Amino acid sequence: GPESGFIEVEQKFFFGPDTAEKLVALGATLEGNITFRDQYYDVPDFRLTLADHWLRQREGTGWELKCPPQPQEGARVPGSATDSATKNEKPPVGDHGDLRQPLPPLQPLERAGWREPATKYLEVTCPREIVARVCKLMGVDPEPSWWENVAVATKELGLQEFASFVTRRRQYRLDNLNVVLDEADFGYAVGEVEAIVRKWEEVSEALENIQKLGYQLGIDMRTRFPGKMSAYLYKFRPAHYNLLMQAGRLRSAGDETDGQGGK
Ligand code: V4E
Repeated sequence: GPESGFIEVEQKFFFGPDTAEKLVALGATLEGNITFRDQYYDVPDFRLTLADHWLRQREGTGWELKCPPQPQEGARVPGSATDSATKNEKPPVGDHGDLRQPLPPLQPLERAGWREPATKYLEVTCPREIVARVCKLMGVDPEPSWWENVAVATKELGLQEFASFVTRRRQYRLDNLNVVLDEADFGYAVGEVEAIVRKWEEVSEALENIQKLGYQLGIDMRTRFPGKMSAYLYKFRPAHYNLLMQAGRLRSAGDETDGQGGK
C-alpha cells in the first residue's frame, strides 16, 4: 500500500466535552466531521470474528473486511517483538536502509507505556477479495453470483448482523499527529491519536509527542482503552464478547482496562 515502510504509533483515549475546543486552541485543524453507520456481520458461531475477521458495511463507504495481514502481505519486521506494530512494510530489500537498522530495545517503549503495540489490520474493500476471504474461512466455494456482490454472498452464507451503531467522527491534524474523536450512538466515546513515522528511532519521539498532547489536553494517554466494538459487545452481546475475550480478540471493556503501561 501507499504506507509501505511506515510505522504507526497510536493511542486510544477517553476525552471530555472540552477536548475539541482545547485541540483547536492548541492549533489543531478540523479535517473531517462525518457521521456514519457501521453494520457488522458474522455467522451464528462467530467464526469470522473469532478468526479476527471483521466484515462491515459502512455507510458512505460500502463493504470492508478488516483482517490480519497474511505473512506474504508483509506486515512484519523479522525477529522483533514489536513486529505487530507495523503496517504493510515490505521485507527489507535493495536499498531501503530504514528497515535494516537494528531495532531499538523494547525497554524504552515499555517505560513509555507502549508495552504491547496495537495489531494492525488490512482493510480489504475489493468485493471479490472480500468474498474470497470470507468463503475461505467458511470452507465454502463461492457461487459466481457472489463475486461482485458482497450483500448477496453475505445473505446466502447465512451471515447475520451482530452490531449496528452510528459514529460521529471528528478528525484533527496537529503537527505530525492525527487525532480522531469518535462518539458512538450507544453512549461511548473514544479518541485515538496517531503518529506515522518512518524509522524505528523515531518511535519514542512520537510517543513523547503523544504523551505531551495528553498532558496539554489534561487526558490520560497511558491506559489502554477499549475500542467501540469492545464497548458495544460488552453492553449488548455479552456471550459474543466473552468468546472474543477468551480468544484474545478484544480489549477488555469491563471495569478494569487491561495491559496498563507505565510503572
Ligand atoms: C479489527 C477490530 C474491529 C473492527 C473495528 O475496527 P476498529 O479499528 O476498532 O474500528 P473503527 O471504527 O475505528 O475503524 P476505522 O474507521 O479506523 O477503520 S473490532 C475489534 N477489532 C480487533 C482489534 C484489536 N484486537 N486490537 C485493536 C487495537 N484494534 C482492533
